[in-house]
Amino acid sequence: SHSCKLLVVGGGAAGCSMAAKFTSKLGKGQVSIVEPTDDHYYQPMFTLIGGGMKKLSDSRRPMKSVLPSGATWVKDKIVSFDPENNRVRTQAGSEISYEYMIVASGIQMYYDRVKGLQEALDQPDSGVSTNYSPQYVEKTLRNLQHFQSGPVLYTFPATPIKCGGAPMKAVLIGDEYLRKHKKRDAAKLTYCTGMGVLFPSPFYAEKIHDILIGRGVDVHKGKALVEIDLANKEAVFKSEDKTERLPYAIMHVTPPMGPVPELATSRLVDQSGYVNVDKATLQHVKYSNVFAIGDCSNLPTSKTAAAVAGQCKVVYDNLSAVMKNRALPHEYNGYTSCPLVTGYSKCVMAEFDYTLKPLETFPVDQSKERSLMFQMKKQVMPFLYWNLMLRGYWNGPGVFRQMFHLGGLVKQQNRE
Ligand code: FAD
Ligand code: UQ1
Repeated sequence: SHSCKLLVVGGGAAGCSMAAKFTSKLGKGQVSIVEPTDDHYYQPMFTLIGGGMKKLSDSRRPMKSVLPSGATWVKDKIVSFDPENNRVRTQAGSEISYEYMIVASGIQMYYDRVKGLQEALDQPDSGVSTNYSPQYVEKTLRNLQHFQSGPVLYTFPATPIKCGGAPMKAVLIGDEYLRKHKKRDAAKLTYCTGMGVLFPSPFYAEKIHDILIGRGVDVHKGKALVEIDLANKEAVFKSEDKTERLPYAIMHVTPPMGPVPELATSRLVDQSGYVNVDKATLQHVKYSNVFAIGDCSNLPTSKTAAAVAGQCKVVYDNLSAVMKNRALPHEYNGYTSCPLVTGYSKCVMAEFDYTLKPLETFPVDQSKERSLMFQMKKQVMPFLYWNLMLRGYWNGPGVFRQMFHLGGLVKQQNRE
């Protein structure tokens, strides 16, 4: 058991970046990070791994190598939060008290909310995979390789998820894989989402819809996967008025997701189970010494690493002000970005904020499929993530947007 000035919950994209920033500011031994896992994954690479464009090992680094060396890594899991008394309890039974806390525990998969899903994922020849886990992402490629003919199903659950574009990237990469290998004519691709819309931003949703239809994909909204009947190779979907069974040869599932249970049962969250913070300042609405960042927060924007980058400086500036009893100087605009990889060489670089209207960095129309944006996603982003973001030096591309703007390369932003 110990006490620290700043406690960071989670060593993922957000926790690692914030720990780096505050370790530089506060000095050695002032920041403690609680993170139970041995490896840190660059999750945005999973879609490329599922298509065979990167190896799983490219996305993985030892946790020890990415956490700041001047911080204390507690390799344990927080099991209960006591924000009234500024302390937490861990699985191993220790108690950590803090002056300030940043919660960055991410979002969790709930495979058990689809009957038969866990068994289907674990069985090597079931044809069922998900890019959402390092455990199952390589199976996506294997399924495409072994596929001969029949229905190919893709799903999106009826819950919020991280990277709302990733389920569609799986479809478009799958489509192009099958075309390349002369199997597309033998395949019937169907995309079912439990949501009422394809994508949170209507502007990009329309582009994505057109791309999917253009590729010959059947698109269904309001249809959530509830069961996988492994024996009969059928998926069971529920919509408002009916239940239906669709056969599959292979299937890519995006599982239901939610906040980690330790948080959901704490006093830190709203009724949705996500940490209840002010949507501009990222400060907890009740506990002023607590902030949340990333997927675990109830910020009404799409959960991405790009959003985390946009939130980093806001949390840094505002928590630094709280430490000095000053007014909070910085407001988050809801910035998020989703590189919608549409195959093996192109990408729609969606960027938007709380208004859901486009807020694009580059002086080109990013809603078009572009190979430059694909290279950004495949080559530039991983470099940026490992070398700048995790070390606390990347606060999102806003500075470049402003630079292009000042350079006279003005384009209309927040288009309808
Ligand atoms: P995470 O990075 O998930 O980290 C959370 C950490 O908290 C984990 O390490 C976990 O072990 C730890 N934790 C959980 N519970 C506890 C506890 N009780 N105690 C201590 N620690 C705990 N984003 C993009 O910007 N662009 C993309 O193209 C993109 N594509 C994606 C594709 C896929 C397939 C996936 C899965 C994600 C993608 N993302 C993308 C989303 C991005 O990876 C996440 O939004 C980002 O990692 C969020 O960071 P985070 O720190 O909030 O959560
Ligand atoms: C981004 O900043 C970021 O964080 C490192 C990502 O995570 C991998 C992204 O995918 C994207 C798209 C951004 C936004 C950056 C630019 C240059 C559009």
